[in-house]
Amino acid sequence: MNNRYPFVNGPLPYGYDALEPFIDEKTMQLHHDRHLQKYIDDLNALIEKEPMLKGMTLETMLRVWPRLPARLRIPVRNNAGGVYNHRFFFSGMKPDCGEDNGMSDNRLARALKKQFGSEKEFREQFKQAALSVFGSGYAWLVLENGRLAITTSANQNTPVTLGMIPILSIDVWEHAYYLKHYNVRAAYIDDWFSVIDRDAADRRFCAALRPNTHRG
Ligand code: MN3
Repeated sequence: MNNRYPFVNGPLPYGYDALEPFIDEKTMQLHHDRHLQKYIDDLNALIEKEPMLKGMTLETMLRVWPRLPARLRIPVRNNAGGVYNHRFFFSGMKPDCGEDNGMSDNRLARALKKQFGSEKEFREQFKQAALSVFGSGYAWLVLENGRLAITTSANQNTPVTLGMIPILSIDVWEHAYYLKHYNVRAAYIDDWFSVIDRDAADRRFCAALRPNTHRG
């Protein structure tokens, strides 16, 4: 996946219909080909006019965000954030996760158990956080100061700008679920737990624990 200007919308790592019946084909198609595409187009158009952003990775743009000139802060937050957040979200899911997609015994699973007590308790707290986002945004599992935490962000804001390292996220904008789940965000969150890629989350967690390897 290219991570510098000009950004290109690479294909999903699975088919549009691969997450059925949990997330429907039409939603995935529109979400990737229309919504993410729009952020990519707008980000490229912005960087075209603002050469200082050329050559920066998404992660760099988001990390240096507080020090960007004022005129760039809102468009970078919205568009670099929009590209980063969607790529992160899409690559955090996979098809055929098996019945109930239970936690495998990996490093992240052990850390979650230690932090939240149990898989069930982690899911419950994560679900409540995702439900608590008013309007559009995301819920995240992040590593912050070496500790796992659940957080949320509004719109296309990202915890990367706050120095946190994302491990897992759910997009709770209505475009992520409205065609199938209508306004019932809770049902979408429950379905999403069936398609989270635990191996990908574990890889992110392990990389985050190694200093400097996550820096883009
Ligand atoms: Mn979205």
